Amino acid sequence: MSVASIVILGVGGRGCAALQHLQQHSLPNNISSIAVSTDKRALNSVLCDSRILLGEAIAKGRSSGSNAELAAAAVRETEPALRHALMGADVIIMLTGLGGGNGSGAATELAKLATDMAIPLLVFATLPFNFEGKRRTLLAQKSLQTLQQCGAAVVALPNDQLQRALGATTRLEQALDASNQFLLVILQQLTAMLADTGLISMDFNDFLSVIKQPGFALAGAIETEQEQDLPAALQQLLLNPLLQSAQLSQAKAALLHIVAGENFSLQQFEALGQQLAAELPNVSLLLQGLTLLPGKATKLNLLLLASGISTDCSVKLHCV
Ligand SMILES: Nc1nc2c(ncn2[C@@H]2O[C@H](COP(=O)(O)OP(=O)(O)OP(=O)(O)O)[C@@H](O)[C@H]2O)c(=O)[nH]1
Ligand SMILES: [Mg+2]
Repeated sequence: MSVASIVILGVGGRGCAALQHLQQHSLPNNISSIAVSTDKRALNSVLCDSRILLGEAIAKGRSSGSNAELAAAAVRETEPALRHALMGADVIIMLTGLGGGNGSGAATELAKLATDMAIPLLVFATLPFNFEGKRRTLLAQKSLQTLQQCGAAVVALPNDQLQRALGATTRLEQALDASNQFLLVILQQLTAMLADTGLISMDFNDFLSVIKQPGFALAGAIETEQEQDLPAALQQLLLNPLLQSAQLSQAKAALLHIVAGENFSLQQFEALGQQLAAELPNVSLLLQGLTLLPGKATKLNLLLLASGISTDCSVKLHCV
């Protein structure tokens, strides 16, 4: 069986910042990271496998200046290079900040390109802070709709939830770090799961059948100690405010992947599945995978991806 080719695509300032954070930690070999932006300076500062400058002729190597139309046109100008870079990818995981020019205009145009190339797309998109104003929020809302129309599974990460998760007095820099860290843990566990054969394995097609459900998706992951009470660990994962952007109970498909020490029992495996199933009354596909670590490992990783959630965009943005 050939190894799936996974492209992580960082789009615009936020996407590139998230990619940079990921690249500072190790990811499996089958992941290729590509940064794209109209902004040459921002692009050159990102650590990644390749960079594609969007629309050099029309954007002149500068940011789009919050102009989504310009950023979308920049993608169209650069389409041959983008097609070449994405050719052969089995999935694209896009990281972006909706509300920005690149983050909205380029991201949605790239989603259309992925659809045209028949490459499944999973998007992790931040939604603007309230203090950034109505214009950005409306742009983000419109982009969410376009991404969904393209058939992408979209994990929306409202930036204002950072305040709820960390407390009102948290410094902005700390909040942005926390957001990068949240994404890092998910992507590390997701890519490790896809690279791993596991005991009860979750293969690439299982993952695809979850993300091919269009609509909103939810993702969460935790790393903890094996001694911890497992139901409490799953509950802790589910209660993370950064995961509260859509109704988990509406999910039509979900996967739970567990990494545990070799003492992990069948009963524990089953109990976690039942606990999750109770949260998902509308699910028609629930997949559960397990990787056992050799020796007396004290680590427990839980990764949850749920999809097919059709929340109204305005409802979604009210929680920012
Ligand atoms: N969580 C988080 N959100 C960010 C970060 N940087 C930007 N954002 C969010 O992403 C949105 C888009 O910002 P950028 O990605 O910088 O904008 P851009 O897409 O490069 O857009 P232009 O520069 O106008 O072309 C912002 O409105 C913020 O809500 C970051 O480091 N962390
Ligand atoms: Mg920018």
